[in-house]
Amino acid sequence: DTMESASGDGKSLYGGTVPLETTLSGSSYQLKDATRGGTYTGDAANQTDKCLLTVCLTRAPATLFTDPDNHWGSGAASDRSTVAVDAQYGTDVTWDYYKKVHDRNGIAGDGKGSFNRVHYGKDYNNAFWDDNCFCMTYGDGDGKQLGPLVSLDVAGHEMSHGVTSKTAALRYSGESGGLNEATSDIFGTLVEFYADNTKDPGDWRIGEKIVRSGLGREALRFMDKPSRDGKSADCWSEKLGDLDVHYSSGVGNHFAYLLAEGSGAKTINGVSHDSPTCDGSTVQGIGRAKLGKIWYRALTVYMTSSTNYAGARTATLNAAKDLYGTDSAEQKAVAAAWSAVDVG
Ligand code: ASN
Ligand code: ZN
Ligand code: CA
Repeated sequence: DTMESASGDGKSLYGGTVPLETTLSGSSYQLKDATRGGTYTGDAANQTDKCLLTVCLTRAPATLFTDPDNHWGSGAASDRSTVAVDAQYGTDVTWDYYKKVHDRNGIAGDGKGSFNRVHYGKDYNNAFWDDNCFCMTYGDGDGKQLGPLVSLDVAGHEMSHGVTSKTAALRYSGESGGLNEATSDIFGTLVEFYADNTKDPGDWRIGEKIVRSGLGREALRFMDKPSRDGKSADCWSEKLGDLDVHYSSGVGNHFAYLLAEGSGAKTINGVSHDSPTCDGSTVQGIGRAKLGKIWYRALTVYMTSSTNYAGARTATLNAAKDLYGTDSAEQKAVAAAWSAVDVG
């Protein structure tokens, strides 16, 4: 069979109708994108991996989605290919974000695409990146607390775990684990803004599209005021490293929000945000693009597996100095935003 790249589209669950670059193989199309490293999406058929740590006895399948006319999905979750559209689109936008904004060629930086599995397990309320398969896995959610986990911010979050793993390799426990999680929330959010999708516009909440009423809050996490989830830390303290990494990330998320948007109340894409500082100071934001530049350089040049919050302050100050100069307004803003979350 001859394989050629083809331009199609799909009706997604969360992002409306989106463009998809696919592969024509014989008379049918595959949900596989040769222009982005061969990234593809497959059906896990509601199976799960059976693993002990990283050694897996069996793995859920990733049966490649195919379509007869290159118009994918229906926009309804009852159609198995609908969430495949979201997953493939999320990978596309994440790939493009890293390529266009950071000149990074794929998650590993080697031009190689990853793959996605959707419909993993039954009522599975999670999504995860796995370095071993170099792949993304998405549950459908239980429908009570969460729906299918295929939103843009979750896709960007999970794939950014792959970027962290190939760069700073922040150890996934203690303060470095909180920084690892914050890195994924920061880039997941910047990916969501980059997509500029009117049905899923950028904000500083994580998972706002996937939550259902049973969860009892409007998002999984809130970067402007992390404690809104009832568990995350807004401010650094000696005990921070004892928290689960998804809660110690709050300090890094709060820093990122303050650096980009500044303190105080602000409406972004129709969503109210409000970020009080820990020390009562007022912080002026320098914008999302500069946050992304500074955090990416800090992650890829200065952070290591054992970097803690004090080390992240130094890493981002060094990155800001490289990018904007010593004593630049940007470097001063980085110092002010860290001080505002009690990383002094
Ligand atoms: N969704 C979770 C996360 O990205 C799953 C995991 O890998 N721990 O943190
Ligand atoms: Zn994560
Ligand atoms: Ca969001």
